[in-house]
Amino acid sequence: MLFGRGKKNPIKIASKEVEKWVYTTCGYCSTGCSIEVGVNSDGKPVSTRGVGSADVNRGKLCVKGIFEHEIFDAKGRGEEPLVRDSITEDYREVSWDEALDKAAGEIQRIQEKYGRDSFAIVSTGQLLTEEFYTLGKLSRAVIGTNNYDGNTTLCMASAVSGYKRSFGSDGPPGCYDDFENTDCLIAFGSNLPEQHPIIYWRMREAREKRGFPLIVVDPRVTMLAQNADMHLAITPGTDVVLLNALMHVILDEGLEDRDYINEHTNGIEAVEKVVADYDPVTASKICGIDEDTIRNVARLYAKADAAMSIWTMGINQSTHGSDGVVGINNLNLITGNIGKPGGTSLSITGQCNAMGTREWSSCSGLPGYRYLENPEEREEIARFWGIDPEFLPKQRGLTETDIFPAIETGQIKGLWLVATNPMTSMPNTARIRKTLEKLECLIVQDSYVDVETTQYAHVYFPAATWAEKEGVFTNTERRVNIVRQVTEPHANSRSDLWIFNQMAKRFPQGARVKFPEAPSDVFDEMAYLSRGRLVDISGMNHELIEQKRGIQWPYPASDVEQEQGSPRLYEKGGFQYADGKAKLIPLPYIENNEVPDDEYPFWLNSGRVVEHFHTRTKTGKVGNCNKFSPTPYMEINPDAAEELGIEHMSYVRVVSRRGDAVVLAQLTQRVPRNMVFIPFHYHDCVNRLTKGLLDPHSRQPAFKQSAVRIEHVDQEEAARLNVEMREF
Ligand SMILES: Nc1nc2c(c(=O)[nH]1)N[C@H]1C(S)=C(S)[C@@H](COP(=O)(O)OP(=O)(O)OC[C@H]3O[C@@H](n4cnc5c(=O)[nH]c(N)nc54)[C@H](O)[C@@H]3O)O[C@H]1N2
Ligand SMILES: Nc1nc2c(c(=O)[nH]1)N[C@H]1C(S)=C(S)[C@@H](COP(=O)(O)OP(=O)(O)OC[C@H]3O[C@@H](n4cnc5c(=O)[nH]c(N)nc54)[C@H](O)[C@@H]3O)O[C@H]1N2
Ligand code: SF4
Ligand SMILES: [Mo]
Repeated sequence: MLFGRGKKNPIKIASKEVEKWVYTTCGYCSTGCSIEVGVNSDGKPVSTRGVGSADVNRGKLCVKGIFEHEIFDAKGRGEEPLVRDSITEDYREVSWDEALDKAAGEIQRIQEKYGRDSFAIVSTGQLLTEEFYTLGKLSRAVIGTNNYDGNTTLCMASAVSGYKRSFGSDGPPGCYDDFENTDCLIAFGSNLPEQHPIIYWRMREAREKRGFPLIVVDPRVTMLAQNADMHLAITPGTDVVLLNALMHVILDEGLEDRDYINEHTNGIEAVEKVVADYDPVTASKICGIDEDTIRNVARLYAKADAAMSIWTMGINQSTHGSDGVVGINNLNLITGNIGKPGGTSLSITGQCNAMGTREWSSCSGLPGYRYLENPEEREEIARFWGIDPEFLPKQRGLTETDIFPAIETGQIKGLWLVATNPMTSMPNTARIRKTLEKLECLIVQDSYVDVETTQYAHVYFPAATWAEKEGVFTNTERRVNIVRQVTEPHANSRSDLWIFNQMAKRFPQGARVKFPEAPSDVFDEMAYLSRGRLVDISGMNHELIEQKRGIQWPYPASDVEQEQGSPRLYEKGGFQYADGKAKLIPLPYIENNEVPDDEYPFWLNSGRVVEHFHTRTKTGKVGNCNKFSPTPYMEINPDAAEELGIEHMSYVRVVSRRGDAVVLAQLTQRVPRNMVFIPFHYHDCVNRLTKGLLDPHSRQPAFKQSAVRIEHVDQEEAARLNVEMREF
């Protein structure tokens, strides 16, 4: 290993020698919990606690938040900028100026030789919104590449695409308070207790008070499914069929809300025509849910005064991801469940600031949900930034999942990775490794130098992380929360905002465009650009956001007298299409997955566990998180294991058409007999196996559906390998 991961961090008890508590927002998931970090007399973060006065978490935190103060000086943090001319050489530690000059020089060299779009930029959902906006300005107005995207293509792209198709714009219409008002909740492919523990706690409290039915659609018996009234163990990738069947029953039995449909939607006829083919009997043969259950759920949902749907990666990460989202929106539109308390279609977001990047990063468009395809919006932003509108592309470029194949074919020659780790998080990582090796220049900007991608990079920028910086995140319910700086950036690392600003100075076009240095000034620029938009934040500023413990957008300047922002969108219709109506879209289903067969008889499902975050660059070093799952493992059904002669906690090799991975077998009834589940947190593990077929609308990979077989391995050799992986 290039940088040696050293010894595992010990398990620590949080120190009580706190001198002051600093208010900030958790940097892991999109729940958006308010946190106070305790700092001792030397200015060192030593403890963390939840903030009682914050509406989101009301004093609670999950295991990741509770130990978040440990990430600042964790092993493997980047300390100095590094450069080298070829990936076979060792890195040299250099000054910031030298590293920035080299990076900017290489970008310009590649663009001059091969054209502007031959240099690609891939970012993340984990920067501060001010940083996203600045990177967007740098990429669009200064560097001028159209091949600029984020890891949100692995995460929220299907939700974004589905919201745009149904409502004419991205923007989740609901909020956590909807749990307090709903009479029926369906959760599609979302495991709240592990992935959004505090949203789960809010939901459970509401359910304990009012006892509404909870229906969970997930092929696994997740922790959420165990607490549900009904668990629909769906055949992987077939949610669209179930949704069509639910609508079939509702329309067939006249349970729809005709007034709402007439007043607020277009397209019911086309939907009626298609769902007519999805009677519960036919549908049950495809989606594996019996006809009576389909009928019961449809009636329960349609007859509830207010019914809501939530979903996460079980829907988004599928070849029918965008259609799944549109299907959920269809269901809510025909039952009149959008924009009313307890009646909504709420995508549960992933990363801490996946919303901020959607709103302001310009990855798929221009700031404030503007479109590159719209000439007025292009013109407006170009004028504001002080550039020629012709400099901006007229349509969106490649997504992350299309950028890597474009490196393979030689169309892209250089890449800048900002806060994302595709060597672990992209499907079919053997292919990703080859593409990274092919690049003339790879720049990696990450808070950790031991992230796998640095092995293929020419320039490494050590970035400050989370509360070493200042700015805002937007959470799942459109709440803008403030991240206050708790401690200085580690060693010689710098904030991502500072790095972007320094890069801008090194391009000829950079001199024409203004790049404010203070995060609050960047925020004010975004607030100005948001006036009159759906995502109106013009009434907000950093101080007010902190004072109110977060504010939900829209919050126009005219609302500043109001106590709070807007909990819901589309309360009186007013969808973002020109006529103000939402679109009902027919969704014929086509089977297009890699499905199990005789040679690869198991579905491979993948996802997360509560104690780890993503590729473990953070939680792998926190003893109190890593101790729960230090080792790559898979869930396998005991009956399937018995048939194959596999014992509990023995090592096995999982093989797909792409590659293999060695994991510990955990025998559990959580998965059906024809499925295994592997958390994706471990390097060189599940994504060596995944196929990642893409959704045609969102280009999001179907991480949850691949086919594998299981083989026996030498236990001693596997154990040796495993110890190496554990010493993160
Ligand atoms: N602890 C922790 N929390 C996190 C994260 C983390 O890494 N760790 N990451 C954050 C991020 S970025 C994200 S995107 C979210 C993800 O949050 P979730 O989506 O809730 O988590 P996953 O485990 O990826 O997937 C959820 C479920 O989808 C199910 N599923 C698989 N195939 C299908 C299918 O065909 N249909 C249906 N209906 N369900 C299916 C899986 O069985 C799994 O239980 O979590 C966020 N929160
Ligand atoms: N098989 C499978 N694969 C999946 C998924 C799945 O369910 N199954 N889920 C997908 C999903 S939903 C997601 S969101 C992706 C996530 O995939 P990635 O984005 O690749 O995962 P992370 O580990 O979060 O990578 C973020 C990187 O940014 C660094 N970082 C953290 N904070 C900062 C900062 O402030 N500045 C800078 N510059 N760097 C920082 C971290 O050290 C880390 O290396 O994975 C996807 N991959
Ligand atoms: S639920 Fe999410 S935001 Fe809240 S403490 Fe846990 S990881 Fe942080
Ligand atoms: Mo995600």
